[in-house]
Amino acid sequence: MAVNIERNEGVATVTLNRPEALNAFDVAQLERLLATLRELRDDRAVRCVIVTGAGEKAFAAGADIKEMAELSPQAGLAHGRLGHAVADALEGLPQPTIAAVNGYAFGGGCELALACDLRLAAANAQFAQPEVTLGIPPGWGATQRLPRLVGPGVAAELIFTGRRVAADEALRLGLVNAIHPARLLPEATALARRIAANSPTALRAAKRALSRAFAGDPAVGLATELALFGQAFGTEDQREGMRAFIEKRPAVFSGE
Ligand code: DAK
Repeated sequence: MAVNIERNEGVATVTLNRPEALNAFDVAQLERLLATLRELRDDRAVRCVIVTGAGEKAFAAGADIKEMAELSPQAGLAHGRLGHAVADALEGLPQPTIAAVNGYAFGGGCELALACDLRLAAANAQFAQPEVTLGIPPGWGATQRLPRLVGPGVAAELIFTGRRVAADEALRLGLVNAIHPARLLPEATALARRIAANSPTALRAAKRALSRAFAGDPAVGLATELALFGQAFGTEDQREGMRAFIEKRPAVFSGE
């Protein structure tokens, strides 16, 4: 099985599972991942999603170079569309997402991590966009998502050189939120549970508004934020959250 999924207390953990190829994505794995993400999108019981890689060495070493090597332009385009659909499905999940990067995150693997909301790194995490060394530009979103995280100058340097960034540099650059040397998955799960304890409707609205932060005119983003903020006052979660604060008790969110 190329993609595993495990659900526990509102947290779904998606594991890219092709360790013999360092979790590189072949078409079968991409199709499975897309189906998994679509299933999660509609699962109201899932409140936060973790993406990680099987094994000790890799999150994902990118698209499967052996499979891509002989693609015709037409097949290359179909392959690219599938990759885009996966990155869009991941970025478009209504739930917050965390990439738990346990080793190499190269090419499409790095781009998958970039499509998550947060990134946590193991001590051996390494990030790179080495596409230009293979004769192609990045194709699953790095040219758009990397500059937002690290700034346009650093993104250009990383994309133009293809060089590897180790975990400590990734932290300095803002590419990852934290490094967890020994306990990456437990720490990712603890963070996911903390997020999952909050109001699903508020998280969804916050995520939608955040997605507008760098999209076009900042005034449109602020207007989106304002509209979603207003709508939150029609929800049961808003009433429960504020009532619980006043009554000095933990809130119990229904997601309505
Ligand atoms: N594809 C296929 N197989 C891979 C692979 C990959 N990306 N990465 C590793 N493997 C395989 C190796 O071939 C090897 O298989 P066997 O030889 O045992 O059969 C096995 O995994 C173990 O790898 P190594 O023996 O190389 O392990 P090392 O620890 O020595 O080295 C490494 C690990 C990650 C440094 C090295 O494997 C490596 O450099 N891998 C390639 C990394 C890379 O360049 N990734 C970027 C791929 S390009 C598109 C959109 C997006 C994309 C493409 C198109 N469109 C819109 C059209 C995305 C492109 C990419 O991701």
